[in-house]
Amino acid sequence: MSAVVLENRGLDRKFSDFGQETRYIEDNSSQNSAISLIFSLKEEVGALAKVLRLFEENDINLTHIESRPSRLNKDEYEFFTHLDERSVPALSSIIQILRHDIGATVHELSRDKKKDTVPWFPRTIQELDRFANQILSYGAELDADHPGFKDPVYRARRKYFADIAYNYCHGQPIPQVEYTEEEKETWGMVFRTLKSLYKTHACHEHNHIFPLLEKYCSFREDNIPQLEDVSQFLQTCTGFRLRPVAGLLSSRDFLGGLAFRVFHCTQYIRHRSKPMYTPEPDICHELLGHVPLFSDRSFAQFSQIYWFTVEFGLCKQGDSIKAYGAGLLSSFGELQYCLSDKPKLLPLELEKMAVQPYTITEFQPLYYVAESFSDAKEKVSSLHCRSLTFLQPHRIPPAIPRTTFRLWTLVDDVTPRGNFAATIPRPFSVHYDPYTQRIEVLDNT
Ligand code: NLE
Ligand code: FE
Repeated sequence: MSAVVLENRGLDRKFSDFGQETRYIEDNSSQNSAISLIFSLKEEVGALAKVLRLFEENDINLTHIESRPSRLNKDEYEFFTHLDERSVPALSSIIQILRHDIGATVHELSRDKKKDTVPWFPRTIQELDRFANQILSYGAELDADHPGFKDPVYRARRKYFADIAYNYCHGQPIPQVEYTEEEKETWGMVFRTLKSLYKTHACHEHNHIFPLLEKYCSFREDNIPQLEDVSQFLQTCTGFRLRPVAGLLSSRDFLGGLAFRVFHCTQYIRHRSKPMYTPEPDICHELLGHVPLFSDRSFAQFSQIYWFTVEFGLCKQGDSIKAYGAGLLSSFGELQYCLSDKPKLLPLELEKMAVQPYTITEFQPLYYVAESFSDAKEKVSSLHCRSLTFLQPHRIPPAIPRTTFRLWTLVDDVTPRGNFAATIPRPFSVHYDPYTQRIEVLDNT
């Protein structure tokens, strides 16, 4: 796979700070050629004209042409061409005619390769800075149905938090935030209610780590912890770190962060009018839902297959079922609902979970239950993925059902591949170098 320099997306300041070379996996989505063809012709008057006439007669549309003397045959010229999608049906017969009637040597470089080309993804931890301006929703702008939409004070705060995230670069300490009294009250209400539910509703692992966060990161009813302190704590426990984010990222970008053990973390808090449940992640969700389990060494290994485990996972413990998913552990509405008789429960099955569509705006109708917490961990870590990434030519709005995604993985090739990962085709291999925090891409083609 060739690497090409893509258009700069307005973040050159950040890139030049790190002296990164900005070369990316080729993104053909902006290129309208479906086929690349090289043919060589004997050098003589009218040779190319003959081929062009053939193209014209067969309605083949040429979008690019270059020529050079052939290196193999001194009296031949090579022509490198792109043909557009409309040319696909006639292509095979055209190649036949070129070879047999015209005597050309033909190499078809890529027919409809578009579906196999992979859009840009970060290869170094610094490149995560590029995600900052790719928020899908809930950045500084709120939708009309957001509970904070009509609250100018809340909106101004959201803008303040969004700006911190937009301006953040990898390696900087996360700016400290002075939370308002109102924000602290919302936190206090959520913290108090959830804490009273954890004993009965949360898994042992969550209950085990929670007191450590109270001790080392000032998790208290009257204090909203600072992300920088929590990030430092996580780095010492599991090597995960936080970086501030203005709102929802695409699954692809979010999982791209996890591949580097970077957890994109919101810093604002939900609107005080709806403390029980919010569809968008907020600091309650990140700190009370995610952080406790990201501090657990073996759980941190399995943060790749995301939605039905890390966000909404349930597991059996003793005779009962407990929650370990962060979306449950941060919503006192859904935490109670998920253990009621209303939702449907299914046994944990990775292949099904990976393609199961889901809602992001209301309680989940369906949860997958692991036989035990360690069963969930074993199943997912058997994938040996750095991150299960949904790589699509275009960024995916959350409303599109996940079943339409094509799955690719960033599998670390130093480890044996799990069966599931091996079933997902990719045109390249990757290797993660932990010393340089870089993903090396190895061409398979
Ligand atoms: N519903 C969760 C809560 O209210 O905390 C947030 C989920 C974010 C994916
Ligand atoms: Fe989450």
